[in-house]
Amino acid sequence: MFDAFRKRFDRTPPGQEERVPPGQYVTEKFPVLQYGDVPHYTDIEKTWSLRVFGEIEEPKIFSFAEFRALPTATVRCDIHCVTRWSKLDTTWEGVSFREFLKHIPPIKTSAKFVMAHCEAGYTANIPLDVLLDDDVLLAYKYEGEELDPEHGYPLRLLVPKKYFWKSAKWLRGIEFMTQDKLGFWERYGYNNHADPWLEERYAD
Ligand SMILES: Nc1nc2c(c(=O)[nH]1)N[C@H]1C(S)=C(S)[C@@H](COP(=O)(O)O)O[C@H]1N2
Ligand SMILES: [Mo]
Repeated sequence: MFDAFRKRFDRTPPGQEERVPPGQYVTEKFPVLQYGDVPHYTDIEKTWSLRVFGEIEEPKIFSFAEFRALPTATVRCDIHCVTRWSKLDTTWEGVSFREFLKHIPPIKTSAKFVMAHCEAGYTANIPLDVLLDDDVLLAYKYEGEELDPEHGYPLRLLVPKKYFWKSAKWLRGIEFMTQDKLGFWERYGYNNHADPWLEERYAD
């Protein structure tokens, strides 16, 4: 069943097979996936903020303008959704998570895990050390353009090394935690580690 599907839709460029994790097919489209509705903002300065809290010396809230004033970085990466599509060579721009840490009060040494909090209660949990990779962004541009509302405007997480559900759209809060807690899909049976190369799709 899946093999037939794969044969029909696989658009893996010749010679690029080793970039595609097991059980994935390549798409040139950019599928839209989320639980619930796409948020639309009218006055972004008044209706959006990013709250940083938890295991940090002092909580901090960024307005849209404050966040956009932070130094930017560009990441080119492949993305892999647990529903089996992968997209090669996507380009994102935003603030690297590592850089972001320089612009918030010091996080406590007890901070080991992060919860991404999004509009409508969506959450995704990620170990702090995973977020310290160079390719992790708080992203607001895709292929040089502002994110589309469906893809997370005005801000999403980008964690290319994990299945794409960890790349939380419509980000509103970053919580530093001492202990791991399960996020939205993780509570519904997805694998907490979510490494596409190890096919960590579902919890055992
Ligand atoms: N806030 C929020 N972020 C989310 C989701 C969601 O339901 N809500 N779905 C995740 C899943 S399962 C995937 S595959 C990607 C899809 O991102 P895209 O719609 O930009 O392709 O967003 C992730 N981020
Ligand atoms: Mo997904």
